[in-house]
Amino acid sequence: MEISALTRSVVKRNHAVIAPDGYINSNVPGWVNCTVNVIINEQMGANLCQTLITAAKGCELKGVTKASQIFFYVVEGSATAKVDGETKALTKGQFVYIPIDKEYSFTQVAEGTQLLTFHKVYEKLEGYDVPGTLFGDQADIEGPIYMNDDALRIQVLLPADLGFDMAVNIFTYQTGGNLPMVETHIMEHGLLYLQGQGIYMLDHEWYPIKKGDSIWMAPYCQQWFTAMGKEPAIYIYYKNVNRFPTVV
Ligand code: UGY
Ligand code: MN
Repeated sequence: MEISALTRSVVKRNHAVIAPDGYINSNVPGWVNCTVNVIINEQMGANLCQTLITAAKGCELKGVTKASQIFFYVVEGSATAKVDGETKALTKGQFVYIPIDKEYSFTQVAEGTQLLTFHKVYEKLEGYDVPGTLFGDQADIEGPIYMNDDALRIQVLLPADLGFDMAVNIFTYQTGGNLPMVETHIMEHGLLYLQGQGIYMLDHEWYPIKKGDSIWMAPYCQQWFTAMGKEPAIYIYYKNVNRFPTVV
């Protein structure tokens, strides 16, 4: 038996690696018959929230978005989502973006379904409309090569419209593929590994990462990744975008 004092999870000033072994359930009002793991939020120093919901029998999620928009992605399983009167059945790889001030529900959530959420307080941009509800499917989204490296593919799930202040992308690395440089940038990330494994460098520390792990990267947390193993490494990640970078 493995000693229970061991974990790959770390929580640091400008990054965190959260492996599922440390999950503790949170009760979220309106989300019933499920476990909710709040993986990233402002208590950590982040400007986003990331949760992972795992459905038990009879799971239902009901709520209203207020200051924060919410992006829901089906990691596994199926559910019926209703947002602002529009209803759609969602399965693995499908998603719904829910803007601010919308009523939503998820019903007929199959036992074992996993839903990933990204939440961000919406910053309105003068001259641009607040985005509408958007349902989508990863399978319908092209995956062009990233930075001229055909071992890397990126799928951009939300439209390139300045009304949006968040992006959600899926990054696929063939084995041996790696980020072509150490990224050093103002944008923040929340991320969930969907498949595979590799080594992430965060603020010059090195972490083995695999399917099911999550990462928080604060603004300017330096980052680099290389995929390892026998299957492509895939992660879905959040990024804040399209807003003026300073109040100075
Ligand atoms: O979009 C990004 O900044 C992305 N390339 N970062 C990352 O995968 N860590
Ligand atoms: Mn990045």
